[in-house]
Amino acid sequence: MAPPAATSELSSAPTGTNLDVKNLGGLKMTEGSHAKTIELGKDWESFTFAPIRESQVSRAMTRRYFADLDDYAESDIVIVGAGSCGLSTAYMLGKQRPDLKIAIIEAGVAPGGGAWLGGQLFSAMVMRKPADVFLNDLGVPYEDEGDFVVVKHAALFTSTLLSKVLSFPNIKLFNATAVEDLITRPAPTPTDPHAVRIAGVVTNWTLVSMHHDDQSCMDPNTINAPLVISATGHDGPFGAFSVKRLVSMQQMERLGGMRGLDMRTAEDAIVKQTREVVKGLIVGGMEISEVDGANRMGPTFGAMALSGVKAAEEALKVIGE
Ligand code: 48N
Repeated sequence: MAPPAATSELSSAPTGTNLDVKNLGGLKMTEGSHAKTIELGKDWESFTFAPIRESQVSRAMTRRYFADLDDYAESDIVIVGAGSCGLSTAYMLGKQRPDLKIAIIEAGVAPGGGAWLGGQLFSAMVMRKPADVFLNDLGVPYEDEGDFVVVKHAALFTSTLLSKVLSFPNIKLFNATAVEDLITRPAPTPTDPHAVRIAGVVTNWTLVSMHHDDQSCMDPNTINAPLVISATGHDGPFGAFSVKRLVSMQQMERLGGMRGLDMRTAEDAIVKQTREVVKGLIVGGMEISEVDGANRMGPTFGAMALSGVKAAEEALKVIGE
């Protein structure tokens, strides 16, 4: 028999509102008609959580996950890569177009890519102006150093951006999920009878993707979308995925390859070059440096944010009103 339920004044306010916490010891909250008081710190002996059955937890998770997979199987836009560029793109689109259904596919369990630290494991993050405009819009505080600003911890930028993106009802993040291929449709042109347009992505759980060599029959899943925005970073174990795939499917002759570090030229180039590289595929962030052979910029992130702004603008040109 469950111990006598602790008396508790729990906030019955809808989720997401602030609990009325008076002080840490006595967690006082008020709940509708069942006004009860938990004196946490004093009543631990009689304290108990509401009852649960394991299957309820399992159903609460799986019902939502598979409903989302079903719902986003047809998306308006798929963003590949939830690094600083991909998330900035999603933030701009989520704000401007709440009518669009946007799926973000992120191979890592933890989204954020390379933006959790500022450089060489240092915590502060530098952004050159005018990227401070993006930080102002996001509500991220920074120290102004004249031509650049410094966010005291990169994780403050990335966690704020991530939380804003995840709060949009029309955006769904599928993390720990890798894009393994691109969906294509014939789109011959007068100069290239074999040209294709991109029409979605092929996905698998990342841990499955990593074991295709030692397991068989692990076929993928798919998401159809008229527009894919790829921001998978510069070449690396998972990086530059979409543009490398374009080369291997003969839709791009070869990659220009990211060049050496030159902060002064890299950031302008990457923002300016963010664009639709083949019909239905926009590339931004460090992935575009692999296409045109732009330099890398090292530990400064303004170009990632503004490449995301540019990618969102390019997307709205493609998608239209
Ligand atoms: O942070 P990244 O790697 O990429 P960007 O372009 O958003 O930001 C790049 C930035 O962090 C830098 O590299 C900085 C500015 N340094 C520059 C320099 O010169 O050193 O995020 C890419 C994301 C990651 O989270 C990957 O896990 C993910 O994309 N990803 C994928 N997700 C799904 N499917 C894939 N095939 C895939 N490949 C990568």
